[in-house]
Amino acid sequence: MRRLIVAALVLAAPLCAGSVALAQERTPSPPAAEVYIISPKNGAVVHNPVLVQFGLKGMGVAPAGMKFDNSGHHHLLIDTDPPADQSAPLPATDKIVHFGKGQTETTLNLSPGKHTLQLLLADPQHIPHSPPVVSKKITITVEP
Ligand SMILES: [Cu+2]
Repeated sequence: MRRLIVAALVLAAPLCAGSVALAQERTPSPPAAEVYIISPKNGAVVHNPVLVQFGLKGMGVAPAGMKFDNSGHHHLLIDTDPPADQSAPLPATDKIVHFGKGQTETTLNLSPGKHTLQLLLADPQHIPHSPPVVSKKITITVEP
């Protein structure tokens, strides 16, 4: 009987610790925070290289790893949605591009055709804020 109780405690402890840690790790965002794509405009027809400029209101840009209140760094989502689980650091892929030096623009070379772009701000640990600071998703057409 004693052994069973110990086993149950050992199993339960990491679950509790995990959920508490996750709740604490989400950095709060101020209510007026807004991230948006300055250019290109939604529906634009563009040619490579495509200059993408990031806008941010109500918060500041800080490099990854630097902890300041009400700040974060940009992530550009290319042809993808924000991850369903935003309690973990955003992965770095060819569709989720981190701007950990605090950059506020980039140039892309995209294949001809329609593409979607969306910005998602995240904290020094690359974890989206709570509530998430995410832009509208725009669609552009790249001409060859
Ligand atoms: Cu990041």
